[in-house]
Amino acid sequence: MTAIAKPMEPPCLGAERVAASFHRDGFAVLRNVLLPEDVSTLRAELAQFAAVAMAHGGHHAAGHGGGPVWQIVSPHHHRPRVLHALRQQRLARVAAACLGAHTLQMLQEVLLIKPARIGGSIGWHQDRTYAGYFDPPNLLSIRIALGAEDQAHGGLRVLKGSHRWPIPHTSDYGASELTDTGYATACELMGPEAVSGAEQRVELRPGDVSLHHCRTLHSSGPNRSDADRLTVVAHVFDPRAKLVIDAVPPQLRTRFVGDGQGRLSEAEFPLLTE
Ligand SMILES: O=C(O)CCC(=O)C(=O)O
Repeated sequence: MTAIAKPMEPPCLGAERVAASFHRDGFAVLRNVLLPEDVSTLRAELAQFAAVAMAHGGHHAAGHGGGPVWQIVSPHHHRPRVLHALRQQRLARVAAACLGAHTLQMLQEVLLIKPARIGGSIGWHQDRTYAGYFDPPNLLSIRIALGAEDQAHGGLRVLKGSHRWPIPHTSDYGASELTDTGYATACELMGPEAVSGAEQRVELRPGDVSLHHCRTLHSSGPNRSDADRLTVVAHVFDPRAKLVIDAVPPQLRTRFVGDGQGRLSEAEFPLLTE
């Protein structure tokens, strides 16, 4: 049976405690990171932005069946409030502690949309496409819920502890449908019961945040609720990690503006902490 992940509630929200549970489980939940009024403002702004972006074809399909799932890349370029939300002291400090870093740099962020009633699923995968570009591959994903994210809304599921499973890199990870062979490999390595027993739902309220390690297997189900699911998902890294440009597919290399020594430009890849 699927267990529901226990939230981290204040006052046990010290960065070190969250980091310890993140290291153990491969994910963590932070409650009430954004104030209700800030969630409403950001959601309204991004819903309007998404409508314009989608009318101009500025969205990509990310689902794995059962209906549409859309991603709009780099909303912070048009809506700086996204960066402001990601730079919340409490969030940035805790996320940096989870990486054992003093500062955080953002590789990319997307606005993820699962439309009301028809939004589809995202298959089991690890966020390793980009992690494979870094040495060491020390990255995590930050997800800011801009609405309720329970299972009816197509909320996140994770396999607790799977970031420590010895799933080897494969050539198909990071496919555009956000699904890969990690789950099948995990079943072979760990046994199907251990894998299904590790499944946890990550249920969020508006303004809550989840963090997951780049090796944590995760997925999400269809949105059958009456509300669009809007989530800001950011992939962040320890700026001490170096980009290994030879690992980046040639057609993507121009995206990675840096100093030629493996450090990415802070203008293009903003710091989230001071
Ligand atoms: O938010 C979701 O439904 C899934 C997010 C996801 O796949 C990711 O963060 O890589």
